[in-house]
Order: sequence, then C-alpha cells, then structure tokens
Amino acid sequence: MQLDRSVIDGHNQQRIKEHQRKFEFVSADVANLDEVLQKLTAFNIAIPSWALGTGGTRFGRFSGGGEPRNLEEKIEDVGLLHALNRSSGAISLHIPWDIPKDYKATRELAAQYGIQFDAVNSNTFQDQPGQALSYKFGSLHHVDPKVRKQAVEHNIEVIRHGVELGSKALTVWLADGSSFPGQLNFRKAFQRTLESLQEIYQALHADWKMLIEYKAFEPSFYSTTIGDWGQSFTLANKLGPKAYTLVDLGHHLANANIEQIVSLLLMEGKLGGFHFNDSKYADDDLTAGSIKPYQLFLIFNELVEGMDARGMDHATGLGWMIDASHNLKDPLEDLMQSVEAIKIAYAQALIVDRDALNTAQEQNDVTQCQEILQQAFRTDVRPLVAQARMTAGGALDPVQLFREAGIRKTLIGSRGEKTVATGL
Ligand code: LRH
Ligand code: MN
Ligand code: MN
Repeated sequence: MQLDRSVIDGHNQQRIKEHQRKFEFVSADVANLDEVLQKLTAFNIAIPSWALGTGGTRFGRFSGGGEPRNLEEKIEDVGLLHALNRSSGAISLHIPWDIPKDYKATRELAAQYGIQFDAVNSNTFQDQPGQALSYKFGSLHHVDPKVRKQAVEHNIEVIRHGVELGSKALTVWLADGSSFPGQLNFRKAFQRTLESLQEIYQALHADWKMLIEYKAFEPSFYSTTIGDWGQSFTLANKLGPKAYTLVDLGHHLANANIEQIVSLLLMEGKLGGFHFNDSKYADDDLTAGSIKPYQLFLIFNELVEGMDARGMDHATGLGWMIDASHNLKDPLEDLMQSVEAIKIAYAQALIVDRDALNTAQEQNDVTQCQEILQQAFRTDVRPLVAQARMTAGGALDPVQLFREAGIRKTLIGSRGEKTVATGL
C-alpha cells in the first residue's frame, strides 16, 4: 500500500497549532537552529529487513499478523515508514533470507518508495536447506578449509547480490566462537578468520566497504572469535582501507563505555557503521532509547564531536542502521519509535554548547562539563525533530497516524493474520 499524501496533510493540519507552540518555545533557545533542522532533515537510518516481522525468543514466537511475506512486501513496509517519518530511506538485506528474484524489478520497486539498499549482510550462522557443509563449529574460522571456502563463497555471492541492487557495503557478523575452555586455539582461529576475510576483501569493488561486526557472546558462551572492538579493529587494519568496524550497541559486555569506543574508532578512521538497539542484559535487541536514553545521547555526542573534527558528513559518513527485533510490539510502530529515539539523541548532541564544553574540559571544570551535557540532554527537542520531519513531508506524529489510518488493519487484510516473515 502507498500512503496518500492527503492523509499526512490532514493529520498535520489537526496538530499544527499545538506543534507550533512547542516548536517556538524550544527553538527560541537553540542558537544553531537552522543547522540542527537541516542536519535532522538529511539524516537517514536504514531499516533491517529482519525487523519487519515479529521476532521471537528461543522459547516462542507470537505473530502479530500482516507481516511482509517476501522481499517486495518488506520494501513496501520500509516505504510506509519512510513516508511517515522521511528518515527511513534505506533497507538492509540479509542473504539468504532476502534473495531478490528479479534485480531490476526490485530496484524499481525500491525507487518507487524512495528507498536505497544499505549494507548487505551475509549469514554463516545458520545451516540452510541443501547446504553441503555445516557451520556448527564455525564458518570463516573453521578448522576445515572446505567449510571456510564455502563460507567465503557465500560472502562473495552476497556481494554480487548487493552490486546488482546498488548496495555499497558488506556486513560480516560471525557466530564463530567456542563454548568451552580448550575447545579452540584462539590464535589459530583468529588467523584463519583473517585469511578468510582477506579472500572476501579481494572480491570487494573499489567503492565498497566491508563492515566487521563484533560481539562478546552468543551463540558461543566462552569465546567469540571477533569478540570485541579491538579484535574487529585489528582485522580491519590488517585487511586495508575498505575494511571498518561496525558497532552494534547490544554486543558489549555489561557497562562497557561504548561512547569511548566510538570516539577512538572515529579518531582512527575505522568506524564504519552502527546497529542501534537497546538492552538491559545482553543482546536484547530492544527499541533504541527505550532503556538507556542517556547512553544513546552520549554516543551521539561523541559521534557529532568526532565527525565534525574529521570533517565528515553526518548524513552519509557512516552506515546508520537499526538492528532490533520485536516480540511484543507492532514491528512498524517499534521501528518508528527507534528512529525517533535516534533522532532525538542526535538533536540533543547537536545542541551541546561545544565551545563551552571544550573550555570547561581544558579548565578541569568537572561540574560545568556535566551541566553543559545535561542541559542539552534535558532539553525537550521533540518539536525540532517533528518540525524537520514535517518540512520534509512526513507526519508530525508518525505512530499516531499509523494508528489513526488503520495501516496494520489494512496490511492484515491484504496479507493475512498468520504471517511469518523470513528472518530471526
Ligand atoms: C547478531 C546480529 C547481526 C546479525 C543480526 C541478525 O546478533 O546483531 O547483526 O546479522 O543480529
Ligand atoms: Mn547487529
Ligand atoms: Mn545482535
């Protein structure tokens, strides 16, 4: 379904007065208002194809109905999100969950909705039907060269799909690791992983990036072969200029200082992309900003500071993506909440008084440093985000419009109640 322009206009008209009052109130105190609005408008966050259906836990899955049943319907859903919030103009595909049947038709469909193809993801963490060799004991780090070759070839095939769709990056996340001490020779496993990645790197086109995602635990519970940012960074450095580290917020040990990791990776020119989500305990994949909004703000504070220091374009300099999965909420509502939380954190980081913060840091004025950061964090920037969205053609309140317009009901009507999207 395509959302009619008049539906968004009608919704905005109803809310415009209240919005204007709130917008004028907050914007009076924002010195760099034009810059903030322009940057918010340009900002886009890719939607993962696997977050459009209801996720589950290892104990069960409860379908919400009306989920996309194929790649075309996934693109349609991202198109709906983008029409509502004007910040979801890209989709990230996971192969083999999303193999396109017809590249041209897929590209045309996405273009119709103003959607681009973000990083393509390989999958060597599951065995697929008919697959010759098993990934039970890993893929790129496997002791058997034949398994490694199969996994390398899969990654190269994923690049080929991406090239056909206009994607510019391959994200590699490995489940490779060990669950018991002694199971693995760490050094040999890491070396084999590097050699496998080198073969994949050879197949990357000149304008492509390889994003290396790390994760401290799960599904292996003793060691992960690319377990932290240092290991990913080492691989990216050894591989070459097209290889970068990807930070997934849920992939750290509890209480890790993610904002410091972000700052140093940016400084080294090796931060390639982001998977946004939130967590209380582990890789919970909860809605971005739902548990630790202050941490999300502190991460954006480092991103803005570091990107400005390197002269990077906020809108295109990094691969921004959500990586969440929902077993309770409507997946589209949940994604809208994640995008909103990310943009709120971004707006708060943009209004930090950076000169004052620098001065306070140079003077070791710890109290003032905290005052400055929290002044920005405690500002209600939602009207700024809404203003940018409305100017770009989106809805003042995307979640409420989604409900008012009965979009899920329409999707259930056309797709059915018992739908299972391919993915996690
Ligand atoms: C692993 C991960 C990785 C996968 C996705 C499905 O936990 O974050 O990005 O590709 O989940
Ligand atoms: Mn991820
Ligand atoms: Mn994850």
